[in-house]
Amino acid sequence: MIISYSAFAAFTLLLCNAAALPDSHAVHEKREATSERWIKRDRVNGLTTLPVRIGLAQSNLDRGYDYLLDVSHPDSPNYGKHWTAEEVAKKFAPSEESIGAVRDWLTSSGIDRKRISHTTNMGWLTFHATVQEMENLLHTEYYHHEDSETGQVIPACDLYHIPNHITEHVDFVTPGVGLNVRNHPQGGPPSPWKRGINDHHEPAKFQEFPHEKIHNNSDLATCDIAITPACIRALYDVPLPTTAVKGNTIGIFENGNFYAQEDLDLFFSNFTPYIKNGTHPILDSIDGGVAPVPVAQGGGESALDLELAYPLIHPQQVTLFQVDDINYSNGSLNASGIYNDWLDAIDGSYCTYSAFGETGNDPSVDPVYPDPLPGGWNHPLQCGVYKPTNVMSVSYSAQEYNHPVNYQKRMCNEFMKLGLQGHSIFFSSGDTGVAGRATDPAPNGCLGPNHTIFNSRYPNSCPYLTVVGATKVYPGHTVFEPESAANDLAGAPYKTAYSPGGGFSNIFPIPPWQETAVASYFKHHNPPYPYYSGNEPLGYGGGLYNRSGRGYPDVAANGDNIAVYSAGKAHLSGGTSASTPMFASIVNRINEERLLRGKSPVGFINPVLYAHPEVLNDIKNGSNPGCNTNGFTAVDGWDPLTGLGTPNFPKMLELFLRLP
Ligand SMILES: *[C@@H]1O[C@H](CO)[C@@H](O)[C@H](O)[C@H]1NC(C)=O
Ligand SMILES: *[C@@H]1O[C@H](CO)[C@@H](O)[C@H](O)[C@H]1NC(C)=O
Ligand SMILES: *[C@@H]1O[C@H](CO)[C@@H](O)[C@H](O)[C@H]1NC(C)=O
Ligand SMILES: *[C@@H]1O[C@H](CO)[C@@H](O)[C@H](O)[C@H]1NC(C)=O
Ligand SMILES: *[C@@H]1O[C@H](CO)[C@@H](O)[C@H](O)[C@H]1NC(C)=O
Ligand SMILES: *[C@@H]1O[C@H](CO)[C@@H](O)[C@H](O)[C@H]1NC(C)=O
Ligand SMILES: *[C@@H]1O[C@H](CO)[C@@H](O)[C@H](O)[C@H]1NC(C)=O
Ligand SMILES: CC(=O)N[C@H]1CO[C@H](CO)[C@@H](O)[C@@H]1O
Repeated sequence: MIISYSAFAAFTLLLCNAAALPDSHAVHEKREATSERWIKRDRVNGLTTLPVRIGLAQSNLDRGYDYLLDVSHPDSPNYGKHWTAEEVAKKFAPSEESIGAVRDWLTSSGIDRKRISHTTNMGWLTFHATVQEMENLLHTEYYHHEDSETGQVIPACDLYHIPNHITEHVDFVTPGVGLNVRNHPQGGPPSPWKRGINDHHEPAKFQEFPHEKIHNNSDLATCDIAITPACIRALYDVPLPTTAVKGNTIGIFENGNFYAQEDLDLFFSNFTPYIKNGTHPILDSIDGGVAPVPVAQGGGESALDLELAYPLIHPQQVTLFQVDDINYSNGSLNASGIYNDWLDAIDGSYCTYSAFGETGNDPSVDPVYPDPLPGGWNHPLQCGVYKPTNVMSVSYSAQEYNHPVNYQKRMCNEFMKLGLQGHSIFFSSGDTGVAGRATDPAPNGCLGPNHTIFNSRYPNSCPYLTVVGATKVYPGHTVFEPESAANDLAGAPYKTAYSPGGGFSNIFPIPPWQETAVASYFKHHNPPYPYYSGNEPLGYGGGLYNRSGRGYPDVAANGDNIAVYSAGKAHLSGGTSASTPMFASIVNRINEERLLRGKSPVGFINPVLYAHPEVLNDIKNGSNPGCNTNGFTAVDGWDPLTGLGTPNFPKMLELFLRLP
């Protein structure tokens, strides 16, 4: 079941303009706010036929933690026994009880059983009915609603009712209260969930530098000036890889940013001569995603991600998930959703999956395909055309407040399902400390009327992701000393100030594997700020962060002064954009060793890491300022800027090889 509408029950008689409502019924959905865009017109003729879909409540959605712990907690006898896609679909499909109860309700209300079909993905009952039948069934009235921008007219009601005993089995009914824009957004007004160019991806932090200075890749003396592959191997004690088990490629996500082969070749020849020129990722182009591009257009994010992964994993390969056609991915069409198309492409069932009142992509957030514009992906949305890789790394993120809550919950649930199937998914924690991106929504990137409240990030507040913060080797320090949290002032060395994103979700509660770590952080290192918690509203009592929320990041790795080539030039780059593919690559190496021994990939790694923080280097120095505060502070144990710490490869490997 989704949201409880019982709170509305008392108002039913006032709101309901339909025939007398029996006590046995309650409001199931009511439109929260009507956009000015939609004009309510006349009543729909009772004899009009509607295609009706009843979304059935998914089973067991609230048991994700338990299922995931069962296959990923180090003490579980089922560790590593991941589920197949079919097992996942079956476990979360609506129960026979739900299907039966809803079907009985329909037939007893006069919808003949023979008219009702059950869709193959098990989530829906569908049938055709007249408006009159639906009005009787749902105790409602349907009106034409006109989209003032496009002239499109759709039937919808303001609210509808269903019997109390059915409530828990029904997610939602369409046509119902929804007024979604179903057509192509081109020509329409800006979507409320807009994105600009590079809205999600982290760096845009580049500083040109003389590559002669760090050109000797075996010299660790200059790792405080520029981080080379040799510095990374020394920091985390990672030997050069030698093997490549078939299929053990690392997945890298890109959207609106494109690599150039020339940049990879320049990098290989300067830093890793053992990797041949021309070495390139396997392209999984999603909905028209294109790569590579000519060197002049070589993108910094793609260069950084690939140039960090290759030295750690080669001869293992990279699978590049290049998402969305040019107009969507470069932001010239306003759709802020950048992850759903990727998830659809690697799991076809997600295309039509209903949960939390959302089904499939949300046309008010996500790109709409076919895209008939010149150069657009003029084909249907790609569903299930690629396989997810064992490890996937995403150096993009936005803020929770930018996206509908149910949209985020549905996506988070998908990350849980991928974890159950043995995939490890890494997201960067963001580069703006406890704040959101500048100007989003306030100039300082903070929430609340006074712009003081910390702005937690999306989608990395989802507890089923492994979120990566960032560290730095400060001037005068070596790779053999402990690192500190990265914290750069504006202009030094990048244009904008940078420190790792970290904090507490306003949507997702603290997951069980994190409870002890977060409680210990609050007990021993209580941050000096007021907070809100439980059901208290945002900013209650002057609170700056949600004490009940999932804390992030989970881990960290180096993310500053990274030597890269992009657009044909040597640069220093940084950000959690860098630490994320670095950490993910190290996990790909651990998978390689497990696969060589006939074991499963590690899958969702958080329960193991929280149970064994000793396999990470705890980071105890630094802070992540924002919202006119010094942010949080790196301390003994977990903290909301470097998580549990950076990888100690030999210790991590030893631990994961010991597990079944
Ligand atoms: C996208 O949003 C921008 C800025 O709000 C606006 O100027 C532009 O017209 C919108 N484009 C489309 C295709 O809706
Ligand atoms: C690179 O640096 C190492 C360590 O400082 C040094 O031994 C070696 O001679 C240098 N190699 C070159 C080609 O400069
Ligand atoms: C590899 O490509 C780079 C960039 O084009 C070039 O500078 C370098 O000489 C090439 N190396 C080899 C061995 O061909
Ligand atoms: C996006 O790409 C299209 C096609 O190349 C181009 O016409 C448009 O100007 C680009 N928009 C932006 C904002 O870069
Ligand atoms: C915002 O600042 C004003 C003036 O200092 C103060 O009175 C008010 O309580 C603050 N509001 C919040 C929500 O903190
Ligand atoms: C704070 O977190 C809790 C637990 O996830 C959540 O239920 C609550 O809604 C959050 N509060 C706010 C104001 O977002
Ligand atoms: C602690 O971090 C600061 C920067 O935040 C750095 O200047 C200092 O050298 C670090 N101290 C140690 C002991 O690493
Ligand atoms: C709206 C928009 O940006 N349209 C562009 C889509 O891409 C083609 C070429 O790939 C451009 O010509 C359009 O201007």
